[in-house]
This record gives sequence, C-alpha cells and structure tokens, in this order.
Amino acid sequence: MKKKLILGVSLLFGTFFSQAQTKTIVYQELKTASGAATGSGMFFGASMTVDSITVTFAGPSTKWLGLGFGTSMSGTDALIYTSSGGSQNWWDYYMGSTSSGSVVKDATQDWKIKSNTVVGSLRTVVATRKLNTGDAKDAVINYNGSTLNLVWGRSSGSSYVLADHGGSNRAFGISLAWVLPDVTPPTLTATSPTDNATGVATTQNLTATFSETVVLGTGTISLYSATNTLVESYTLPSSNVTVNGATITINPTNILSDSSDYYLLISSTAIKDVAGNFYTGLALPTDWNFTTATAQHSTGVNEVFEKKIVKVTNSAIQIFANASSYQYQIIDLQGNIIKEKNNVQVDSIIHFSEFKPSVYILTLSNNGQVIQRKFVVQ
Ligand SMILES: [Ca+2]
Ligand SMILES: [Ca+2]
Ligand SMILES: [Ca+2]
Repeated sequence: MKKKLILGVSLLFGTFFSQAQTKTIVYQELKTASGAATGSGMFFGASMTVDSITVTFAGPSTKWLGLGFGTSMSGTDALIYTSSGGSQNWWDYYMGSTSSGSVVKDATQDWKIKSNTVVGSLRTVVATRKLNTGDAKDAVINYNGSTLNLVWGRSSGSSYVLADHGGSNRAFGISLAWVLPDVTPPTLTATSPTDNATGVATTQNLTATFSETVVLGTGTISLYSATNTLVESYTLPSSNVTVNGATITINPTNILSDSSDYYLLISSTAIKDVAGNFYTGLALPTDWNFTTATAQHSTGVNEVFEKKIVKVTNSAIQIFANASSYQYQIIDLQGNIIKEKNNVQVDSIIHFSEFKPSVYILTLSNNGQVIQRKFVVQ
C-alpha cells in the first residue's frame, strides 16, 4: 500500500513538472541611469522553470559589475563580479544599504556560474540558482510573477574593487516582463471558398486564413474531386502555394471543372506558426469542400461554340471561326493582357511557343457567350 501511494505522488509531480513551461525574459540592453532605453552597455536575459532561474548578464569587462534582484539598491540580493574580499569572480552578495560596509558577500554562495566569457570589451556571465535558495540574503523569485525587478551597478573607473559607483554607473526600478513560449498551434479561422460553398468560380484561388501568422512546412496540400480522385497535389514548398501573414493562397494549375465537387486535404506538417507549432491539418473530405459554378457559357451557348471552336493541342490553341466573329484575350495570373484580338473572322492558331513558361487564361467571347481555358506553357 505504501509503495503504491509513493508511486502515485511521483506520477503527480512528474505530470506537474512536465507541463510547466519555461518562461523567458528576452535578452536586451538594460536602461541607463537616466532611464534611456539604450546606451547603458549593460545587458540581461533570463529563463525560469518552476525550480530555477538562469540569467545572462553582460557589461564592460574592465571593471566590477553588479546585478541586483529588487527595486532599489537597499535590502537587495546581488550577483557581483569583483576582486573584493577574495578571488576575482562572480559572487553571491547582499546589499543591506548603499553604504559600502553593508555590501557583503553571502555566507552561502548559491549561484552556479555556467560561463564567464569576455568577447571584445564585453564580459558575459551565465549563472543559475534555485528560485528559492532558502538563504535570507537571496531574493525569492516567484515562478508565477509576471515581471522581474532588477538593478545594476558598475565601477565608475577601471577597477574590480567595490566602491561607490556614483550616480551615472547604476540604474534601478527596472521591471522586465516574463514571457511564456507560444505552444498553441494555429487554427483555421476562415476559408475562401467557405466550407460547403456552391457556385465557386472555376478560376478562383483558394485561401485559408489562420488564427496567427503561419509559415509553410514540408507536407502536401492536395485537391481532390468528390470521387476521391486526386486532381492536383502540391508538395511544399510549391509555387502553387504562397503565404502572407496568417493567410495561405493555393493557386491550382488548371481551371477546375464546371459544376463539380472538390475538397482539400492538408497534411499535418504543411503549416505551422513561427514558433514551430503545427496546424493539425485537414484529413476528411468534409473538412473543406465546395462545388464549382455551372458553366458561365451554359445559357444559350451553342454546342459548336462550346465543343469545337476551341481545341487545345500540345503545342497550340486552335480557334475555328465558324461563328460569325469573335474576340479573344489572353492574360497571365497577374491580370496582364498578353495577347488579344477583336473582331476575328478567320480561324486562328495561337502557338504556345509565343509565350514564356507560365500559366495563362484564355477568354473567348462571341455574341455574349464566353469560354475560358486556363493553359500552362512549360
Ligand atoms: Ca546566497
Ligand atoms: Ca545573495
Ligand atoms: Ca501559436
């Protein structure tokens, strides 16, 4: 019975710790003595678990440096790089007041110095300790706190011996925000066409908007017909799929069929937020399906016009002028007119060799009847 109880307790704690997140304070320059945001030459960043804090603190390498955990210079826990009272190193201190005699090295040294490096004229320390060391000379840092209060000081000259720093080589009243990491995956908030939409234009791009800024991953986005036939598939990165902020745009290579049902599937590795949390994806034909419009040219269209006037071969589009007269226009996907002819009364052959490799849309009109064909020149 006792064994079982202990196991239960350890499981509880295991779950608790594994779910607790590491909070961070982004590495940044600390404000100057006069409150300016930059120019101090002192830098700080931190991370914190429920158990311990790790700080990165940097300043000039030629002098003593102090970092205090509190709102003022008095009654404040400090981490100080100095040669005072022993070997020159980082030491756990307590500042009873601003008078020099009350700045005293702790009897219990609680900081573990992970690194102390000098690059150029900047000394950087990375140090860690428990949030609550149990030492009355150390600040208790609260995991649930939203901010961390800091002060800093340094020698007014080139000395590692602690002495009055004066009014310009210190700052206090610094409050920096703890930030939780983004562990929330993006969710789909809107699509165009909407799920179950009807009357969707066959040339329309497909867009999906998410709850936050997204980037493309490495999966696939696939367009299926309602008969579960793969119509087009885009393996990311793909020129058919672009992203802008929280919106991705899918531009099918081919014009979709009239009066047809389609659905999209998105793999679970295709889309993620900037922190790397993956969107769950679309796995079901009912997640994002839509029906295209009946043909624009279905009303009163003559069958010859529909079936015979345009013939697309591997190398050309042929337009047969057995209607009275017609006009055509070819645009690229940016809407630029590449080629157009009005009042054509003879047969035309438009050779693909006239075009640079890209995707184009041909619009052919005759007495109010319109045929559109998308074509790809490779
Ligand atoms: Ca201590
Ligand atoms: Ca201390
Ligand atoms: Ca997120």
